[in-house]
Amino acid sequence: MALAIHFHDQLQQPHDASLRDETLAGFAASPKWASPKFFYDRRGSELFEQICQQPEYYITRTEEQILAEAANDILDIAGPHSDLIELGSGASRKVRLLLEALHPTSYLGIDISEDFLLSSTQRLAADYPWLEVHAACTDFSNELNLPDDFSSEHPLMFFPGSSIGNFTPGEAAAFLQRLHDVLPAGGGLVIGVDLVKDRAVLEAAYNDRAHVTAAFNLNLLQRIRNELDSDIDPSRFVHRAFFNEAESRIEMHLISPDAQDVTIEGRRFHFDAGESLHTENSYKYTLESFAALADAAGFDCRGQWTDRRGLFSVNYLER
Ligand code: AVI
Repeated sequence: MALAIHFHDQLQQPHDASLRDETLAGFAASPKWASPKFFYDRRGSELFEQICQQPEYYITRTEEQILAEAANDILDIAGPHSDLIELGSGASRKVRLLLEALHPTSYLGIDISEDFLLSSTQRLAADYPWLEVHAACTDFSNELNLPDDFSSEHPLMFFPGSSIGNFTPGEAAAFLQRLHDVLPAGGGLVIGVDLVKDRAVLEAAYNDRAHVTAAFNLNLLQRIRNELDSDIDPSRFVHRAFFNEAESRIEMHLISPDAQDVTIEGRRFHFDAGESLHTENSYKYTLESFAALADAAGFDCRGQWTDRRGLFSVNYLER
């Protein structure tokens, strides 16, 4: 039985024009790039869930562990909030730790992947009958509007998984600034941020032995083939991920080992042998560099929690 969730489709939907336009722009650029937000079709979202289970991908389990230990401390500082808003809600498992500690009146999950959003919010509605559950499918990286009938007098936002790291520092600052502008005074943001660490640990996390991250990266090409008019063949590309220490980021690329031409929406693009399509950056911060970024966006960084190995951080920012 489908459970009653409030689905807000009046917000701007992530539609095909942006996949088409951004793909054409990225393939025409030098060096070539593609936007990581298009990883998350149904298959990509499933692969991302599998990445989160890989032994090398410490991010998910470490953040869960920090939240399990610190949820009450975080909420002691944050105080009561009646509305919890999760950005990029995905499978919404980590948010359960906050929901159970905070017991808000309402929850709003926002995600770019509609199928995934609906199934995860329906599971929350089933498991927490006391909670008013809302879902909004939108690309919040450009603009964030909250649905009109979602009461958000005392909102707490939750942005887990270090998704902030997929923005450049400039984009991350602008994004935090937008959240700051949407939140009323006293509103807060719980945000997971991955930390700079040993290169081997970082690179293993993006080159898992089961090749799930490779499949996730290559699925971007399959999506272009499925949704646009294109002959691009994912089997003619290989996954590459490495830590760029000067930029403090993991870079993911798809390399064309051989020279080839691909056609997308009637336009032809040439790859030289060994040429790369840059698909993702995942920036890593220090506790200090992230607090400075939050401060520049007008937030007060009221608390930072890490695991014992200092792999990951959960930060509480107040408006
Ligand atoms: C969603 N985001 C924080 C992930 C990351 O680690 O940057 C996406 C990802 N890319 C490869 N593996 C996971």
